Amino acid sequence: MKNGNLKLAIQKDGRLTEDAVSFLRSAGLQFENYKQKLFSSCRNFPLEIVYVRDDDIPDYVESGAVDLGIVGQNILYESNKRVANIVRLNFGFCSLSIAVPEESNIKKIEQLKNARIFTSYPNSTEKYFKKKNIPVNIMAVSGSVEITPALGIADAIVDLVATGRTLALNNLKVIEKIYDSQASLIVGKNNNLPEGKKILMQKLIKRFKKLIV
Ligand code: PRT
Ligand code: ZN
Repeated sequence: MKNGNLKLAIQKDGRLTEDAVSFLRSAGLQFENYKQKLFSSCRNFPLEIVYVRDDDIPDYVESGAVDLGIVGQNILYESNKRVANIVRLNFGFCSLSIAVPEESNIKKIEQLKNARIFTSYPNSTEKYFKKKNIPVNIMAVSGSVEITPALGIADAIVDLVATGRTLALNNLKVIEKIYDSQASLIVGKNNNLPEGKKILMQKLIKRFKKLIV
């Protein structure tokens, strides 16, 4: 990795990887196959593309370990990192939603008072219910949130929903949306970037913005 080059982090292997790679390629950036790599150097721009877990991207951008990142806004909202969300990229659409079992009598969030809510998004969930002034018991799990109502440990869940298929498969229904999300280009806020890098960054962002209609 070259020192003076910009660094951009994308998800290594997940739902956003393919679209992020296509997006970068459609911006004219040339780089080789990413599958087994931890990073790729662009052939026609002073840029390193770094492949990491999506959850780590806001942190790397905030700390300046990388200059830019492509990540779901959901990860950004959940992490509370000080980064600037500069371009929405029109892929990775989903929403963070509250769901209950299909046979449940719960129709409104007010009925969730003192309910047990399982989620992988405890910060977003807490913020939402605090704002609504509804006391709830939030339990954080790292995955397979949809199974917790069937296990009898959750009255409701808060999870990402795209097509709604996963909820339907697990006999769950959405009663409310907390926020919409899509992939987004982020940059650090208090970057003391050297002048050369600043110019490169502006050039790159301008190129990205042209692709978004
Ligand atoms: O390994 P790493 O930590 O990098 O990846 P990950 O497993 O944490 O994330 P990954 O690859 O699943 O998702 C990456 C990003 O894609 C998320 O942070 C979102 O910004 C975006 N995204 C878009 C989604 C979905 N759609 C989505 N449907 N992320 C997750 N889901 C899951 C959801 O959690 C649920 O289990 O898909 C299921 C629901 O999908 P539907 O279509 O059945 O509604
Ligand atoms: Zn993740």
